Amino acid sequence: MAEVKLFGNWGSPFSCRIEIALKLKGVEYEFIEEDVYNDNKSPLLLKYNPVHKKIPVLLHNGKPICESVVILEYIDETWEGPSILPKDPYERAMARFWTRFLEEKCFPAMKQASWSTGEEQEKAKEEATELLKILEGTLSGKKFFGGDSIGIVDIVANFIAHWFIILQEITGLELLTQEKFPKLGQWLDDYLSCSIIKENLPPKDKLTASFQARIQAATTSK
Ligand SMILES: N[C@@H](CCC(=O)N[C@@H](CS)C(=O)NCC(=O)O)C(=O)O
Repeated sequence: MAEVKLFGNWGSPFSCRIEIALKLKGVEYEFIEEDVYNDNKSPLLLKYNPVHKKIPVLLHNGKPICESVVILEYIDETWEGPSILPKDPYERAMARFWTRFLEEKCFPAMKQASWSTGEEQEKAKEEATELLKILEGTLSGKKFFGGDSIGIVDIVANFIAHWFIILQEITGLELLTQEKFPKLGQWLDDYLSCSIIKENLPPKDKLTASFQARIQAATTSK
């Protein structure tokens, strides 16, 4: 039995975070694809994540760890290799602060701006713009949110770099552009050109097709 298993889904930004962290650390793992989007979860996933019933779940020596940010910290503490969180306590606290900001503020607002319509969408777009301005400010003088190298905040911001940008292209939403957010634009280019990131993101055409199918399904069910 492999020592490390990851229950995930090819198109999930959350399970992609874990794959990037494992690759950064050079940890071998077995990927177990879960059909979560069709409500077809395996008994093993329900056993290992009975509280949230979501992917990703990391199984290490038979012990499950749930919630992507918790898993990222676990990976950092368990394996040698490039640090995912800074060592300095203050820098570590700041990394956790911005990670939480992305999770609790940016992700819901950007999701809402991408998938809602009308007045609800306008409100979400305004909120997302304000949040992106704050993120833009944190990049002053830094290549990555983590400084010179990729850290937890960059990995968590994955959903902006790939998923949100693809959704923007499909929907014509022009929230995050090079003109409006030059530092975020530069971060996107730098982040996406790292080989470990490039090689571990879901293929753009496959993700585009899956978003288009979801948009189509939402339109026909109206
Ligand atoms: N807060 C969780 C979010 C994970 C999550 O939303 N996973 C989705 C796939 S992207 C899922 O398993 N959804 C199944 C469901 O909601 O039933 C984390 O960071 O791990």
